[in-house]
Amino acid sequence: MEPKKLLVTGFMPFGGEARNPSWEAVNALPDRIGEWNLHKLLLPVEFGNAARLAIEAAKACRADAVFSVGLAAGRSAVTPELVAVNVRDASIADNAGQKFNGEPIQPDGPAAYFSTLPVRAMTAAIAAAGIPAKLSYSAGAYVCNDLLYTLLDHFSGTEMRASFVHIPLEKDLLLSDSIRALIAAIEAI
Ligand code: PCA
Repeated sequence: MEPKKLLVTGFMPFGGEARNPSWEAVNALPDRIGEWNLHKLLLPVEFGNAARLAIEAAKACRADAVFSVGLAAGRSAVTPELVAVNVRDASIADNAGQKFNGEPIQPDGPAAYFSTLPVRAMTAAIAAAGIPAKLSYSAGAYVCNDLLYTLLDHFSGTEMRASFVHIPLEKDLLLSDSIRALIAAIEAI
């Protein structure tokens, strides 16, 4: 069977941290997982811009699906995100200095979108690999949610599917386990 193309994104460091394990984990993934050929992309932690660059790359590489990864400090499990909500709301500025206080991402858009990749199967596959996993019902209201909402909004009504997975800080989960979790999740798509 012709391999399918998966755009896999990770993020740059933000919030004054020197590293972001989301890109380190994505960058360490093999180029082929199951039936998927991976195309990797590092994204800036910027409202609007991250999603714009991901959409452009998905089109340019003719991706069949987008699998995005970000850091969720404070979580100790790998958490596939079920939904993205239409709001920008964060106590810290993004890496371009933008700050939002409850503004909608898309003034005319729906309140929320469900991920269009099988997040429940992904969560079960991560757990089956022996790594803490939990389905999450909120991707927050910062740049990760902005990315997932905008991808789902932009590709709504098309064949393109998208999902987002948050991974913990490296002090809470070994990077090697986050990498294994992402492989298990991609195998479950
Ligand atoms: N985590 C942030 C943005 C970039 C990242 O890795 C978030 O959860 O929104």
